[in-house]
Amino acid sequence: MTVMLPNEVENKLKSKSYNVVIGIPSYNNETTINHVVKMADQGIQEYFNGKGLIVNSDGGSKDKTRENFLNQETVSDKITYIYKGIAGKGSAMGSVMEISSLLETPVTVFVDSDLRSIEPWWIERLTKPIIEGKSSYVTPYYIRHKYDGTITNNICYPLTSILYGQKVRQPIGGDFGVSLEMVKKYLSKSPQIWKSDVARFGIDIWMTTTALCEGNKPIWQAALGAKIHDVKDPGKQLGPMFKQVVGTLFTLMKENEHIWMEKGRETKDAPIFGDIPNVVPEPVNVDIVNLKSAAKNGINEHWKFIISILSPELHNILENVKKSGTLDSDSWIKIIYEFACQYRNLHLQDQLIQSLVPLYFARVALFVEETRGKSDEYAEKMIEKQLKEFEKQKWYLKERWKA
Ligand SMILES: Nc1nc2c(ncn2[C@@H]2O[C@H](COP(=O)(O)OP(=O)(O)OP(=O)(O)O)[C@@H](O)[C@H]2O)c(=O)[nH]1
Ligand SMILES: [Mg+2]
Repeated sequence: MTVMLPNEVENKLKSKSYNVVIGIPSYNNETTINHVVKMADQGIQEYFNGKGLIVNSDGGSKDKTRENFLNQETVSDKITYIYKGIAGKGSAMGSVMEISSLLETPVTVFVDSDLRSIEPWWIERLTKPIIEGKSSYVTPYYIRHKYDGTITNNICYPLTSILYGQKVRQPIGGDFGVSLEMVKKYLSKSPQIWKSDVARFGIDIWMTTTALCEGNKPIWQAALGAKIHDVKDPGKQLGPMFKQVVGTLFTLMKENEHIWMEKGRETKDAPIFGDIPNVVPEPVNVDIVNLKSAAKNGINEHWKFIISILSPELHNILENVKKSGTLDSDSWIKIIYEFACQYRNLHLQDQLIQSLVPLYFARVALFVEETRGKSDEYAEKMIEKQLKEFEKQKWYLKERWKA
């Protein structure tokens, strides 16, 4: 019984066999999906002898996404459907995994439908380490503008890396290569998981963390060049995504505490597959005035709760954050660690995440101010520095977790 894949699709595909499944989740992506399908098709012809299936798992788009998908000429087989279950990117991807599992397809690729920089060779980079038996899960390694990927840079990348022992630069990049072994592992989990934020934007951090904690092989990273897609302004569009991603990350910390509490775990680099292309990403604009005022307003709104949660030594700092709308890296790390500990209390979860959003805005605001006029490389160095600090402060997390 499939949970997210419609029965008629299951019946239609039953006796088929493919070397690769390429899953494209979509929701209102009529202007960008054609290019993604075209590149996926070429990738299948070039690297999989034409034996691949392109799957569009749609969330009930109100535009012509599905028509465009079908009208795009391809040599490969393709199929589109609206998945079952709660609305979200995770349900869309889960249903694609149900296809791969059903057909025993050795490797599955996920690519977002808003990608404008995808090329056929991305399919090779995302799959070869799996086919060669080196890895069972491949994450994307892109060149991104310094203000793209703010949830990744300020929380997912540093925290996931230092907790689970591999530096994975884009743990929630969205474009992944996944082995059949991992697909089966994901689908073997309780079906309840598909009723949580994993069915929404929590899917990426859940898949990556599970691969880090339960995979038998190291994660590899595929060098893909620039990620050009429909970008979002952190202060205006990333609130719901932040809640789903970070909520899932905190939940996973509890589930995997036996792994990251272990003594002497080192953080190793995740190997990169392929040469890193020399490209310049499209700039992302951040409305800094709006970001700071969203930070200040949010902190004010949640002030009592924030103060009740955080340890007294942070109170003075927070008074300043409330006035300035900016937050430094060291305090941010302590805040994340304290919030992660409190998140084990089910009754506090909603409020914790709600009140962490404005603090994240404040952290991004200071990062933007400190890197304004500086190169992407400079910004990258700051992110690396912050990761090292997350690592250095890990003892603080462990102490508090035990207390
Ligand atoms: N089926 C389905 N797909 C979705 C849904 N929400 C997002 N997607 C798809 O998931 C992919 C990624 O979503 P985006 O909104 O581009 O998010 P993102 O690029 O990961 O996020 P940022 O990097 O923060 O901009 C796209 O292909 C979307 O169409 C949904 O509710 N249902
Ligand atoms: Mg996108």
